[in-house]
Amino acid sequence: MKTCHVCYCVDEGFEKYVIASMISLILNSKIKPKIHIIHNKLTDKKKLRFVEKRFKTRFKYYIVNDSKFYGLPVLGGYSVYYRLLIPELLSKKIKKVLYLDCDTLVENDLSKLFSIDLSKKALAAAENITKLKTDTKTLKKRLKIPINKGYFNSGVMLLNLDYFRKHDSSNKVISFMKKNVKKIIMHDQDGLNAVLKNDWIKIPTSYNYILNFNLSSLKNINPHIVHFAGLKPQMFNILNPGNIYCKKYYKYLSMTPLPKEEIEKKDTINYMKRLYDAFLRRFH
Ligand SMILES: [Mn+2]
Repeated sequence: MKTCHVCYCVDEGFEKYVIASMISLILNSKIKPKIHIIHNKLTDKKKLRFVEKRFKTRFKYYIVNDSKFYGLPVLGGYSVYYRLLIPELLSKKIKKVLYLDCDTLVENDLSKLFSIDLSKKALAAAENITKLKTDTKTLKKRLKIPINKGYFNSGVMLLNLDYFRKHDSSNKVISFMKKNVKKIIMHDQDGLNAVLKNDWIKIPTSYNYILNFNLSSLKNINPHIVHFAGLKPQMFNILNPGNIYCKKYYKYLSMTPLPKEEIEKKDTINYMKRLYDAFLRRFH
């Protein structure tokens, strides 16, 4: 099996999602992943060590602080922007890395994905699928992306790190977002799409299968990577009881010594409470 670099960005509260994703990656990807983790001081690394111990592997950790991103819009934390730090944090020897959101599960072989030729392009990613076609049109208009260009989801990206380093792409994305704060809704994804509109390769949506919008058509396709964008597994499970990806999510978590209340029904109740608190904070 080929050794391939994979990077996650994790802040507090997202540890269990990333644990499930990493276990699915280790078990199903048919590559030998070398896992890099960008995190802040609040991330509970003890939980991530469960996976290292269980699968006899070592992750490489990079701690960052948020100050570079102050002023940019956030919903939860600044960790949505950490992926922009990958080119400068990872060793210059590493040329290609797969960035995965915490809320993904790898369900099929990724070896083909890693063999994509990225020369002269910044990244490979899948088109962002939303419920309404007009959403994408509005997005493009807002960001001045020509209508014939795509708009990718930044939750799964195969990155050409040399391209980013050579063109200073991350800093360009950050300054674009700072200059256009009012236009930014989808965080890093808006900035990346606006700055790199001519510099990305489209890959099939089976590499970033957004469950919330696609469940009905799922029967005919065997996704490589599924993505709980928006609704996290606990909530998705309420709306789609018995669906196989939530079952898999809990199956992966059950391979760890995470406390039972984090991986069973009580977890859903805690999730709802957190959602409700966030809602109250926003409107009061
Ligand atoms: Mn996501």
